[in-house]
Amino acid sequence: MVIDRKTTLWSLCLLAGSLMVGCGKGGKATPAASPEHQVVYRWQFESGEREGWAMESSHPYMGWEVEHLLFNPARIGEENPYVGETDGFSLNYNRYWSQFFDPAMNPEEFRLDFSTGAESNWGLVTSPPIELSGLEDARLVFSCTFDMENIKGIDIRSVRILDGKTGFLAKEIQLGFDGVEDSPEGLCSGWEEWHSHVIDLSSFMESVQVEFHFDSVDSFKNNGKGWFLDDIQIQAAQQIKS
Ligand SMILES: [Ca+2]
Ligand SMILES: [Ca+2]
Ligand SMILES: [Ca+2]
Repeated sequence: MVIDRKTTLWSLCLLAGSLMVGCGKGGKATPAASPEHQVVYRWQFESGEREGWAMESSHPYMGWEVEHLLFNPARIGEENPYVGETDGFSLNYNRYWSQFFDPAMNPEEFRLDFSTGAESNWGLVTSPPIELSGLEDARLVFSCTFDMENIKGIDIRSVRILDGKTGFLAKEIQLGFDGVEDSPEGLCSGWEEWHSHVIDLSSFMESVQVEFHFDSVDSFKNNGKGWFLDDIQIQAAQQIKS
């Protein structure tokens, strides 16, 4: 991680988060840390910045970005399922803001989707390295909502855990309703409404990186609003004294 002012502020935020269960406005959808678990890292993206997360996508105007949903013109005048509980900025995969915002455009033409015409598209967003050594019973907790196909193998949404040192893919869980029964951690309890996932990280002893991967796989039915993430937390039962 490049050390700059923002990083320094974020480090302070992390420190504060570890002491007082996060900083900034909390998303209500993510369950509060249980009495047994404390928040060690937390990303709510309320700075409007990427906060150390790296983004990569297959298409020049489609991919992950930190976006404020209330400022999105595609949302004005519409009952907005994405602004209810985890409002403000979130991490989302769909058309880049700059590519659908044109002040001269009729507001009715604003589009929020992940369609690239005849092509498929994919995107990857990767956390900064997360140090887990000394943490007991670590887990990843995040809020999620989406508007896309929900069939195994199509419009794939998955969370990946990478070994922080080698980059080796150590765990991958597909999120959804159907076909994910073998990994209950991936079961989405809501569609177009914020819900939370809890991913066990207790087998990881050192550092990890968390990745969220989207792949439309094909060009069909990509007119949904995309995938939204917020309030991404690393929680631990306790910090082991060395
Ligand atoms: Ca947020
Ligand atoms: Ca966007
Ligand atoms: Ca699709």
